[in-house]
Amino acid sequence: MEERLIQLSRTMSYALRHNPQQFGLTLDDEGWVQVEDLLQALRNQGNRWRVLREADFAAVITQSDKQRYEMRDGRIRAFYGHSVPLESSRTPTIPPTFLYHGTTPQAAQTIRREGLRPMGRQYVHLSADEETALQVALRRTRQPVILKIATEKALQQGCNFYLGNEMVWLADAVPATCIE
Ligand code: HQG
Repeated sequence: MEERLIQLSRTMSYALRHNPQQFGLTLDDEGWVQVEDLLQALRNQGNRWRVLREADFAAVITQSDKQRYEMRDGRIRAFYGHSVPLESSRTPTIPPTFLYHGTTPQAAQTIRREGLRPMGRQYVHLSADEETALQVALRRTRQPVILKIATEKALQQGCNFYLGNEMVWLADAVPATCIE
């Protein structure tokens, strides 16, 4: 993906996951905003996005290696990753038997003791397979640790799971006893 689109994706992430108010945007209950409103908000940021078009969002979505955003019926939202709370709570969904979490050796030590916590986000983020978890971990460390989550055990202890996109699952705090 070309540099300009990478930068655009970062800015979209900031606006749609973390700081919509700074752009004068209000996310609806499920995180949607009007495409037109996001376009105007980014165009108003200054020269960089002055000639932004809807097709640029579409290019970010089709060319990205990750399914971060969803755009339809004139609206756009982030699938996952929010630090701002959304009004409508997600529907708990039965996950696959195992999910994975890629992290650093240091964090893994704490996680094995106290479990996974959402930290700066609304939910803990889990990966559907080990390869994806590896990529997540490689963002932060050259010595990735992949934790395996036994989801049935977690469900029994009251931890809920929610669908993010196909590769990303969301969860409440995951107890340490469910982490292998
Ligand atoms: C760690 C990216 C100490 C956790 C990725 C992680 C993902 C703990 C960090 C998505 C802990 C939080 C989310 C505990 C968790 N003690 N550390 N008890 N519990 N941690 O970025 O999962 O490119 O908020 O291991 O690919 O790394 O943005 O979460 O290292 O899908 O689309 O605290 O973001 O996708 O970091 O990544 P993050 P994450 P995008």
